[in-house]
Amino acid sequence: MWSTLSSVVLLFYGYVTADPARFDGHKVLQILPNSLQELEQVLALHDVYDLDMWRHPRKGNHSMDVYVEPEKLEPVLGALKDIGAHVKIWIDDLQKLVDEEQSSMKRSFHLPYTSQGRNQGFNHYVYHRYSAINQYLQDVVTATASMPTVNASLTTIGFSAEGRDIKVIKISRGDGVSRPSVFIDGGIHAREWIAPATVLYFIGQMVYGDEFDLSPQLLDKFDWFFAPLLNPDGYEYSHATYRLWRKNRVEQGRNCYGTDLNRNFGYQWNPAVGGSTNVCSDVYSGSQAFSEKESQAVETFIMDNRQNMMAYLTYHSYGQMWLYPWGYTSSLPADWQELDSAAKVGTAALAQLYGTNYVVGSSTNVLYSAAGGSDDWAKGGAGVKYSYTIELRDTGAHGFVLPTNQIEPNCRESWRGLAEFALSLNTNKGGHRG
Ligand code: 0X9
Ligand code: ZN
Repeated sequence: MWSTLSSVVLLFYGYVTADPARFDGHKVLQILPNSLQELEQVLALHDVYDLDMWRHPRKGNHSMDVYVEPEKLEPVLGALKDIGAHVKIWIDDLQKLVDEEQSSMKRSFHLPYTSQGRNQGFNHYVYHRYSAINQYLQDVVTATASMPTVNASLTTIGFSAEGRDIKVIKISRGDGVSRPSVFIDGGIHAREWIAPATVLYFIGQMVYGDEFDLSPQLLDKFDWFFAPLLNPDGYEYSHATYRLWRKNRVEQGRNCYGTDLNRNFGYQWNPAVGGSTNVCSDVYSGSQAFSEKESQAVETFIMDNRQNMMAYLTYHSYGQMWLYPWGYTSSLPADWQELDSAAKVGTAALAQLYGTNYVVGSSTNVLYSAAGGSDDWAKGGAGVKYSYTIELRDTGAHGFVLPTNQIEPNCRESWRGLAEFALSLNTNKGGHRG
């Protein structure tokens, strides 16, 4: 009773601290249409019931994951039966996954750090909060002060709508030589907790060394910029209040919040292509390109540092895909074959650890069209040749609520993929030289 009451209070006042939203009986359905015609009908249903598509179908009549609240379940299942599409209950009770996530985090918080991370008080077994992440970044900087061959420096590149810092850590040899650079970010989407966790792991491997002993070569070849948490407000909201939050937390009026930062970047920005002009939508594109402080911060930083920037990688979840531009159109960039083969080096290396399979292709051709993505802008707007969106684990069994015992294997394989990908790049070509 109290929890219902406090949720109501929260709805009206917004600022009252309440228990996190619950997802008892909320389900994720895996739907497989038998034909393109059935696919059309299922997609129409998605609009009628305003369903949250967790995983879009790949082009053709492939399966999709659709999140359904209990009150919509009966009509949605009935309609799907009429259409004739195959339906599996993929996640039966989302609250169970959220509860497991919470209790495993409580168990693991004080475990010693992983074999790879030697930094006190931080491990790669849990999803950390904003303040712990900032502390870790500061600790890394402090640690490198006494390392002769690695240097880390921390910059606040801007502030979120609610005033949190957006940080970039630069990791380099610190020998005064300027090398081609790679920019990596995570956490554009709040609920994709595995993305910031992965980028934080990369930082640790780069600074403290890695099991494959690839970090020395990586530091000899590139300067590295890591922005582990681009949407800190959304991330904190997804921890404290609503686990499935996607957007940032800018106030929109009409009692709605947030812009989808990955529809807000200014290259071929167009809400009609995979975004929305409705402020309440989960894919609201913003009032104009770069209307958001978080995307502006990335724009300014990359434009200031794009000279000789060779690669831009943005980590998301889920679906296990290594995607290159374009997301706004089905046509491909002129140099797509180079992007395609470099991505395949990454996915092949990644698969060596646990056999995890990633799909490679252009966003539109593998997934769906969506304009305003950071990947399209990095390539089309900033001229960074090797621009990718990487969708991490899994393929839907847990979706955004990836169990904490998968953090480490996900990060290990992703590191291997990133390292081999980066080492395969030819630094004599590409890189913006404006
Ligand atoms: O829709 C997105 O923003 C990304 N998928 S997610 O499930 N993480 O939300 C894919 C973005 C691919 N790139 C572009 N469409 N530009
Ligand atoms: Zn995402």
